Amino acid sequence: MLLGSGAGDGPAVRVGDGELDRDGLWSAAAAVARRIAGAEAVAVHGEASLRTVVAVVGGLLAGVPVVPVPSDAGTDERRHIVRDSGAALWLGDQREGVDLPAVPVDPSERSSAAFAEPSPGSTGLILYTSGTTGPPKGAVLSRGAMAACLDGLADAWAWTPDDVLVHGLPLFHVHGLVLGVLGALRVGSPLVHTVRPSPAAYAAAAGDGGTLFFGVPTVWSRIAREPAAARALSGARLLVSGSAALPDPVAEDLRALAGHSPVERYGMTESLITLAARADAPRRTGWVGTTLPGVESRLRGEGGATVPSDGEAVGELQVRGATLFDGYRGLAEATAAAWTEDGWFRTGDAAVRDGQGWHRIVGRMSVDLIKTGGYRVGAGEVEAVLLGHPAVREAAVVGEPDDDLGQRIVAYLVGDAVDPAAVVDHVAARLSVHKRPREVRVVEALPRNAMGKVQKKRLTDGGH
Ligand code: MLC
Ligand code: AMP
Repeated sequence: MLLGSGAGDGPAVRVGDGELDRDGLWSAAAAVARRIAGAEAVAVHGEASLRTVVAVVGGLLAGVPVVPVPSDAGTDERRHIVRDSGAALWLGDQREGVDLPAVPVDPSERSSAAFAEPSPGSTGLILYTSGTTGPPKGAVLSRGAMAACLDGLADAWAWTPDDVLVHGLPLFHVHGLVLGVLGALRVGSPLVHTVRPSPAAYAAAAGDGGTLFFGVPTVWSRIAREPAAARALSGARLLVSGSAALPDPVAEDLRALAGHSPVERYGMTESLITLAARADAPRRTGWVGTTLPGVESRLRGEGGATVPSDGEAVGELQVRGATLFDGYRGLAEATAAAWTEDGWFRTGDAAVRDGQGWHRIVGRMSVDLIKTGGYRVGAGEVEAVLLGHPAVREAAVVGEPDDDLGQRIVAYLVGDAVDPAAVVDHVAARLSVHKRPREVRVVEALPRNAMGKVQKKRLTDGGH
């Protein structure tokens, strides 16, 4: 069973002030499952709330694919996800851009309806994620892939029902939802979701018995900058960082203040988590560990050349195995392009591997995929929306280094009387708040090569 059994009166999930024990969660979710059984898919408003957890578990109980929609999505992005996913119902309050029947979700409702466990090959979630161009694509994730990933992580981190998991990550991505909610339910450890991943909330949860803490590097860096919060984590069993590169100084500050630094793990929406450092291994900041059981990795250079595992040579990381997705929904060509001819998934990340099978991620192959605060954002989708603003004639979006966010979205624009604040709001309202440029630079012209292609490297290198 993907989520384990529903029996038990110990606390299962707390989100902010709302709490359900296992019996309560299962029977509230069963009430949802009863209403949606047989639907092709359901879209769920992915706000950080107990309702979202009940809705997702309801979909999984019913065997109906769940499509979590970013809670900060603008109208265009929400409409795209809802339409593209084939969702027949909307779980949550009605929102602009959604023209589906809404199904109520009430954590206090109870139903004893029982459902047969769907097959491991059936779809559990469809998660939307950005490519370098175009609108987000729906990554189809089977229940079996999620189970394999979660069992591998439970083993790597010695994660047991005795743990209390704490995090405040969004409930519409792999990190916060698959690891952070389904993982806790599968392992049987209570989850405390802090709604926002603030240093104060993590410190308070540590005081309340939290043992296992998840965060993106931005969260760890904010905690490291608040010594009292960092010190409060000294009693935690394990801190885990992922979704983006953890900077060395952040790990060092945490080690000094909390007495330990996070283990790192690596993954993608498409592959779930494929690499993890084990809880009992010495910490190696910047190294994201070894393959999970059932996963294989390899490095390939230009033209598919083999790259040695010498801890130094860089190649594209390719993976295959039990945790991989089933493809992008409705996009056969994009799906085929994501795999090599001999069946390995191209991550698009540049990595090194050492003789012990440890991996270090050294960057991305494309400048057009930006990681900001742990969110993956395609430069192309932001540029397309910017070009829809009447004042903008040309646009180039890049990720620039940022101490807090890892990368900060910067938009270079050519146009007439561009009002930066209006342009930022234009993106936030259509795509999502986390995809908005943090900075707008109005320029006379974009640097282009002889073919007319924008040379983004010249922008990020300061050559504008
Ligand atoms: C600002 N706001 C605006 C706005 N500008 N709203 C509308 N229009 C504008 N122009 C508001 C926002 O709505 C929000 O309001 C507030 O400003 C802050 O927004 P923010 O700047 O985005 O928040 P911030 O504090 O910077 O968030 C940092 C963060 C967040 C770390 C909490 O980036 C985060 O949660 N990251 C996690 C991403 C993640 O989970 N990635 C995993 C992907 S899976 P209000 O009212 O809401 O406060 C994956 C696989 C793997 O990668 O390996 O794990
Ligand atoms: P997403 O699809 O949002 O899950 O983003 C996946 C991308 O996040 C990967 O392709 C990597 O670029 C990045 N990523 C995830 N985990 C790590 C990590 N531990 N270190 C560096 N980059 C990471």
